[in-house]
Amino acid sequence: MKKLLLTAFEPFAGQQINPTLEIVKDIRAMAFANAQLEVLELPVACFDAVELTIHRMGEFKPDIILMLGEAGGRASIHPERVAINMDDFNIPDNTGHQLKGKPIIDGAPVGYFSSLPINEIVDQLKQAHIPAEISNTAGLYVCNRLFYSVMHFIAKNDLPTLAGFIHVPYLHEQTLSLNVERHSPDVPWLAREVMVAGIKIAIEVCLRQDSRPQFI
Ligand code: PCA
Repeated sequence: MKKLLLTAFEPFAGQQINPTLEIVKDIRAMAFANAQLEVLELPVACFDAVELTIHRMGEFKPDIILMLGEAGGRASIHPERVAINMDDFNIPDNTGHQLKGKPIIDGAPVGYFSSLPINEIVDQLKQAHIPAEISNTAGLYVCNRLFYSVMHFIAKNDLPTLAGFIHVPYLHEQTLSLNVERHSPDVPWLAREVMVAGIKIAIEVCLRQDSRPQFI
């Protein structure tokens, strides 16, 4: 029996929706063979998001952590390759903090690679006709901060936990107001069912994975 912790974020940047919260509503109701799944909904708060996740890791002791976040403007499901040790927020988080141009953890490594099977996830998504690509930057906002902090916690404590981050595009309804505000009819989005199917596949691939990818 493997334990998987799945995290999602609340809406931010003036939006009413965060697709990751919608995705986990559906995923929560699914059964995965030989797996115990726990969902953690997080505030877009630079300090609390990390603290809540690390606290939950201590209680639940997951074998796998899959963190989800919205990356508005992207057109595909994006497993992230790397978390970097830098905060540089373009906008404040939901608690008003705007961390600018400073390492997340002083003296810690520059970056960590995802230990999830990101190539296999992208292959399987493509086979299911779901748009997917590896992303080489998780940004420098709350998602990267969470991703980096979790990877650092795992490394520092020498945990066997596999962990990584997946960014997803907007849902259609989120783009309607943006199309007006930005005078652009082209903000990309994916349907909820497609994102749910995609994250389900990603979870199944992660559950089949027995060890870290070779290069880590
Ligand atoms: N996306 C933001 C933070 C919360 C979310 O869903 C990010 O990419 O940093």
